[in-house]
Amino acid sequence: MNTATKLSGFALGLAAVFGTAYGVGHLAGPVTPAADTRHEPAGAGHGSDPHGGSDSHGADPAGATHLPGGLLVSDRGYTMQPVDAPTGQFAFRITGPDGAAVTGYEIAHDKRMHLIVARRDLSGFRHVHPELGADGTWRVDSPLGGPGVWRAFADFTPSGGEPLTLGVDVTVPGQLQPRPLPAPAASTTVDGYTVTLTGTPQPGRTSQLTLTVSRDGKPVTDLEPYLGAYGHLVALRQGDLAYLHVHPEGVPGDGRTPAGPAVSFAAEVPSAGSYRLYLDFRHGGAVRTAEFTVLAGDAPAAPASTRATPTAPTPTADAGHGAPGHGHN
Ligand SMILES: [Cu+2]
Repeated sequence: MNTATKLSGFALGLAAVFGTAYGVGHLAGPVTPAADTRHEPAGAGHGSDPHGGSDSHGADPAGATHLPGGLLVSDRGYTMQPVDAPTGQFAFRITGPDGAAVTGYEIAHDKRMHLIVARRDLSGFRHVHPELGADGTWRVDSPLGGPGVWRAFADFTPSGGEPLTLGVDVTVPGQLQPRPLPAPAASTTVDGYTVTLTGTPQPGRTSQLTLTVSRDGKPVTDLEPYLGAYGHLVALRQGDLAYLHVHPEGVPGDGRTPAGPAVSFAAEVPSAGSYRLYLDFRHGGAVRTAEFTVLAGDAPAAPASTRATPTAPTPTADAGHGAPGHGHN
């Protein structure tokens, strides 16, 4: 085995760690310092990925600094830039390695751009799909639901390139009422649906997370495909909002994947700690989001109820988390 192969093998091992995170690129291949790649002409070498494919695009061939998605505003030559927009709208563009706004995108999960936002306290999650203008500006009715510091994630694949998730902070002025993270709970409700979570994510290995949807005590067995799946799961890490987008096992119409009540995901988190999970599912023509707090890694022996601080609201009672009314485009 030559050195390059060994490095690739190790890199693939790392890729497996993050392999369930949508938007994380592959890691094999020679590493070129990112500074050199910024001056390439547009579109150069997209297929062969001269950047080396490391999310951290550092000079460390072992990938020790490999990062989850969404932590960087600029990665592999692509940069997310919010731009001025009329009141009530949110607009941004992605500039490419040549500095110009990117106008060519691959369709991934039915859309060219997935915009996910959440406040830094993990409340206010929204997942929307902006419209691309001819000049490369993405516009959407603002998903930012009030004052606070928001993280906006652009989850996309440039034409001929690798999937990428960039993140940028956006401040909405006004009086913010900070909200504690709801305590871990195995079940939550949204719009009359009860969603139950089984499984616990473990850092460093794949864990099966199964979300089961019921309504009025009856299992929901006719979930509708949403963006090519019966569910989309986004996980945000408390503390830095590292972003994981996990797709379920099986696709609608493959003859073996039931339309509920259970949707299973193979998820792997980058570290121990608290995460907020957001499950988007579609039923009755509407998309809803069920939210959970989970503790990855060595969970305390005490039941969830005793871990809650006296003032911590439960997920089902907190209007800022998983409340009815936050919509999806
Ligand atoms: Cu989307």
